[in-house]
Amino acid sequence: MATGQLFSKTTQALFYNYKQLPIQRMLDFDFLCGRETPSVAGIINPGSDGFQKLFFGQEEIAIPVHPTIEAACNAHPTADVFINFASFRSAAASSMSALKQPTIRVVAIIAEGVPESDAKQLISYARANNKVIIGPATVGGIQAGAFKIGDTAGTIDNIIQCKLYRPGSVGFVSKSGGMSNEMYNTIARVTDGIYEGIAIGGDVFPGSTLSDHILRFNNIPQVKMMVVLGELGGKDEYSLVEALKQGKVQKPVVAWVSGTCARLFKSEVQFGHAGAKSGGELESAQAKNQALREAGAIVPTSYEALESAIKETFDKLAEEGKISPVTEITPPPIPEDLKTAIKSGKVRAPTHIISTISDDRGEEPCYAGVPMSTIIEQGYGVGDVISLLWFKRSLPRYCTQFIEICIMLCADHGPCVSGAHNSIVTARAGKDLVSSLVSGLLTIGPRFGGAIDDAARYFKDACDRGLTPYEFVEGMKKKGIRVPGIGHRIKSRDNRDKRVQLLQKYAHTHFPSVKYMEYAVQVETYTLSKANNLVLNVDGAIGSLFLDLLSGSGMFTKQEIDEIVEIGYLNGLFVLARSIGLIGHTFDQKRLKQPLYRHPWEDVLYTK
Ligand code: Q5B
Repeated sequence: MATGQLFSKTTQALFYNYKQLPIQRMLDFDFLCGRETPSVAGIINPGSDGFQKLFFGQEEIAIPVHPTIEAACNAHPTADVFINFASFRSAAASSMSALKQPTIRVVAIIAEGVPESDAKQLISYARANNKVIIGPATVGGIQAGAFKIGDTAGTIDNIIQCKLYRPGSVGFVSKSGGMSNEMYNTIARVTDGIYEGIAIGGDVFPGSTLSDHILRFNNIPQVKMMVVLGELGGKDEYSLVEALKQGKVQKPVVAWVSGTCARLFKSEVQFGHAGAKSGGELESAQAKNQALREAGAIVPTSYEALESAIKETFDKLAEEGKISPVTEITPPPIPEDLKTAIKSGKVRAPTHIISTISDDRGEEPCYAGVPMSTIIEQGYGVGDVISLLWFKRSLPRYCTQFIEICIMLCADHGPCVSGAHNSIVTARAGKDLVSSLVSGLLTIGPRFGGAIDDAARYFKDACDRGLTPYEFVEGMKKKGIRVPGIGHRIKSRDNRDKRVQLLQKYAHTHFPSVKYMEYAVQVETYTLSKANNLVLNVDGAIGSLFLDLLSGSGMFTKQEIDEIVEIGYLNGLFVLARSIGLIGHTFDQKRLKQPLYRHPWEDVLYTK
């Protein structure tokens, strides 16, 4: 393994798999340490690219996202640390790919459960190529005041409490990531703090060993003493024993191997880590502690005594003048995230959207307060759903059935009407479903299908004001307005629109009052005296009958009816219904593999 420093205040990493929280924690640590550049240069999110917005202090920054490890390394040749947050299933392959990149020097593998055979291959490749692996099954590591891997050292509060925002004099290495947090705290209490801390991970085959890091710390001038926290199981601690015996470590080493309690159990016990099991005597915590003690490490009699052993060692170095006092700094405050501040009740923020018709935050979506399970289990229909989402109330069955009849009657009117024609032409131009649908929908307006609202408005106004059909129609003529809901291109007195008749029949049977529809029929009688095709059309029938539904159902106040008519809800019925037909025409053309439509010259009058 390489000797000396692994990281510095300018080290940058590539982060594999987008995990917002650990990346943000790295950036918050950077800000705390006064780094000038973010420690994450790029993110690798397999298959996708772009940018991810994160905070660097108060400033929002965009970190590039790359689809492959190669692309990320090419884009960030100075980023030499690879932080691998892949799952245990893909951690080995992605780590090997990272190790093979010439720019990558250190690979941290966070996943727990990487197959041991894969771990061995990674280790042998890294050793042969002079690269460093931290992990698998690790939280990572930290160089105080310089660089931190992912979630190492936990929250910002903990980092501040452990003074990890500025370097101290202690090199620390442990197997356990969880215990490393505990030890950062202990070390901060009794020394000037951590210079560098590494958790090698609890697997049987760690990418780098306790002694690898101790030997490295030995070469870092700023590290004055080392603390090691081993654990029962495996023989890793013995390589440190050998190094100590061979005099390869000149700085004081305070060590403790945890797991002495294993002897209290009658059978072999597997502790939290894959490697932490009470195997043979040699792998016991007691044997390893004894071997370390004999090799020259300072080994206390219990974990409880570890803190004072560290303190005594540090105080002695300080007395000998081997440790210069650390310059204390006050780290800048990290701005609190809005979400956290709102949760804690410290701030309030205005919302940007108001919604009153549906809510998807609970266990199941609700339409106007009615849970989805009620809608399905109680046999609600499309008309009920429309009444909940458009009118925010459950309307009586005869009303919701009327809505459904409107939808069914207006779903299609053949391929020749403007909407269907447009959808057909668009589909034949090779466009997709949504484009073909909207090109048809865009023809809905005052002449085609979109006259329902205006019909309701004008019929209501005229009827409520008590105008005779003559006064109404002639008044409209004077203003140069065609009566909405009257007239049709193919329907006439002798070729009645069946849809209108069906709607009228339904209303006569079920509605308590058909006042507005009767007024519309009187208007039709007058317009038919002018021309045969000036019939009450489907828009006019729906418009007038909806007025009867609104006023006769007793479910709406006068103001609510005025608002519905004013806002213009009713064209929505035609839009919704006709979408069914337009989608059908689009599929039909595609199914029939129809070529590009070109209108024939003969059908165009070319004139000047
Ligand atoms: N005249 C629908 O007109 C149409 C008059 C009128 C007084 C009127 C026309 C109109 C109002 C809008 C309306 C919905 C453009 C129709 C629908 C869905 C559909 C479609 C489908 C489906 C037809 C001839 C003479 C002129 C005009 C006078 C016409 N309408 N007077 N009030 N409303 N209606 N739209 O046949 O003296 O000669 O100058 O705008 O309700 O879209 O199936 O196709 O399901 O898809 O082209 O059913 O009525 O008649 O324009 O040549 O006018 O009648 O002033 O008088 P036409 P024009 P004059 S349902």
